[in-house]
Amino acid sequence: MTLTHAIARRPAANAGEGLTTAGLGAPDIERMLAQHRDYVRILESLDLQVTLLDAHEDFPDGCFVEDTAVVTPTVAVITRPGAPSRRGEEATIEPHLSKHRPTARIVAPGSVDGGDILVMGDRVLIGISARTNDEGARQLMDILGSKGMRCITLHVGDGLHLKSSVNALGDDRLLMTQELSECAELGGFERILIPADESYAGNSLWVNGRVIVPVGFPATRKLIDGLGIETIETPVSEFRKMDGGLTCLSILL
Ligand code: CIR
Repeated sequence: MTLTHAIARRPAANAGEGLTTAGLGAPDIERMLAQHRDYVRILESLDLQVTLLDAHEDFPDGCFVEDTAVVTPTVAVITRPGAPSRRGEEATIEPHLSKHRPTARIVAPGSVDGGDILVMGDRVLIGISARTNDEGARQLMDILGSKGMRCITLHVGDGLHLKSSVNALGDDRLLMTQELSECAELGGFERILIPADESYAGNSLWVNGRVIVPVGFPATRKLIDGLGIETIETPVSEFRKMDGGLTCLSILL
């Protein structure tokens, strides 16, 4: 589908108090805000109308809006985030999404993080992870299956989310880390494997035929360029310190 809108939220002053396993130190909030401004500017340059929400100090991880929803052409599913400290973020996003799509909800004891869900045309990859449980996946499959979407579940390995390691390059092609290369569930897709020392670039973001890539991963950029797909580089170092990256910072619709 052609994307026309994005929802993003400015990082909060207490973003350094969010969840992280990265071990890369505390984020520099000024730099984080500057990186976020650049990110939003890039989305706008790709013809997306961006709804930019104010920071919410109750939610230090609140800028990672991707986790609060799963958007398809016909429905927006409001998630129930897997991390208890993040529950409630989704309620702050729902009013903005419901302007664009009918909504449905994941309910307890199900949990789903949007970062585990990759929508590609009428196919949906659902990663089971520490954040997305079997019950959440089942509810999501019920909702999306009733809309004619074909769902494929798979287990997320070591990364935080499915989309930490695999993202779409269009509707049939996946950009993915080496760790996922043997994953049978992904056999039906053309797969572009990222060099082992550039795994973080698995979190690159496809927007209407172009791909936003994190700064510092030249081999991945070259791979994508080699497919004839234009890339745009932007720094996300401060979000990486909080286990985040390019896809996490927006909901695209
Ligand atoms: C968290 O652990 O929930 C946040 N610090 C990072 C979330 C990143 N979101 C994503 O990859 N979709």
